[in-house]
Amino acid sequence: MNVPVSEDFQNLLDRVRQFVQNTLEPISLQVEADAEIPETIVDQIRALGLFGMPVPKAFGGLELTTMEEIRIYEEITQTNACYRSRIGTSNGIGSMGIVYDGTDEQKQHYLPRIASGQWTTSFALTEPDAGSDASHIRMSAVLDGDAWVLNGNKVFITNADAAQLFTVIAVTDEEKGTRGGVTAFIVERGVPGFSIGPGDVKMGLKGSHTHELVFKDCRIPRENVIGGMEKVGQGFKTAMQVLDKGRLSMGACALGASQKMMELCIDRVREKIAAGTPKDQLQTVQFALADMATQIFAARQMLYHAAWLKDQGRGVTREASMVKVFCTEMASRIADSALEIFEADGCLTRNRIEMFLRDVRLYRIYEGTSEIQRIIISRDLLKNQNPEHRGRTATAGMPD
Ligand code: COS
Repeated sequence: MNVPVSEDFQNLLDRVRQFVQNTLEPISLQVEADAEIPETIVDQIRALGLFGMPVPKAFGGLELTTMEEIRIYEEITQTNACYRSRIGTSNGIGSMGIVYDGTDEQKQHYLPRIASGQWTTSFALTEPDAGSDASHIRMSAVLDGDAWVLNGNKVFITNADAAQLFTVIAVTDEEKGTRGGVTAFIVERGVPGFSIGPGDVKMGLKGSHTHELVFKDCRIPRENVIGGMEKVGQGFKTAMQVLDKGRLSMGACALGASQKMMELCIDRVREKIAAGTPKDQLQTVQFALADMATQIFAARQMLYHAAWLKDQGRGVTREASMVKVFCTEMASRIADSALEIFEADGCLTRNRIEMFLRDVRLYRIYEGTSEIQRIIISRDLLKNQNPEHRGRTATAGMPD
């Protein structure tokens, strides 16, 4: 699929590519060891405008299309995955609720701060007993005069340590559940009754931090419902729409990592050839490279197609889940093959394969596990009566 791009976007893509190669990649292993991205790097990310990719220009953002945004993610994930994660919540799940459903006042107040990177946002849905099954969240929000009172805990909240604004999903009517009983709120850092727990120590994405959030009789203004009081009860849909887009981004991240791993493997095999390794010893790795390239080609086509559909205003719930499951599972397969191609050297941190292997495994878990994606895909197939819809290939007007 040949995706036409504007001159402005091509310039941005080139600048991001150079930033990745010249600035992010050289310090990637140090960032991994320190489990921390230096603030000077975050400032450079701010200067590139990358905290406001989907935010409309009227609010200071870059107003990129979904297609453009995923191309940026594809570039930025060809190095340590934590860099993307640092901007990911502000460009996606943390702020898209406000972009999609926010009131004019909310947009005016929050989006310029988010787009400039002055404020980082986080998305708080997952709870200790409700991760994948988002319909079982327990955190409550009760209206008391002119304030909502929040009680409950959220876990694995990415960028909680850096965020000034949290999109928090809570139950406002237990009986109605996901159909009218869940609401999305804006919670600002520092509000009494809201605290952030210590950082999680985890297997991958070391430079990207997750924390528990604790709400104890936390009072927030009545108007902090995303979209205002008429949107009370609509938060599950907001969250699911936000995740639809997030899953395309996840696909792009898995694709970027896969591309980089394949390139590292090509360099490795070329070195072996140059060192005189007999050809028959290399056939297995040649086949592995061919499989990597084939999968990456397929993944890129499906991702771009789904992004294109979204940019046409089409619903992409099923396609986004397909992209997420295919791209993230592919990335794990490629990481495994890459480790085999590198043999024992693949276990050495300096060769980066082991870091990619740990990081891409996490892509199969967050923003909905592979199992959840399969549930969403199959439900949609079974629900949809229209046979044309079962294998939808809407291509009219699509780039060649
Ligand atoms: N966009 C818009 N609306 C959506 C939607 C979407 N993608 N998905 C569901 N909805 C709507 C439904 O249309 C339904 O409303 P109506 O009855 O008015 O049509 C309502 O939301 C409830 O939908 P559903 O019946 O599918 O809800 P369930 O409670 O059965 O949800 C799944 C189950 C698996 C779909 C949901 O819990 C899910 O996606 N979980 C994954 C959560 C996740 O990714 N967690 C990771 C952590 S967050 S980073």
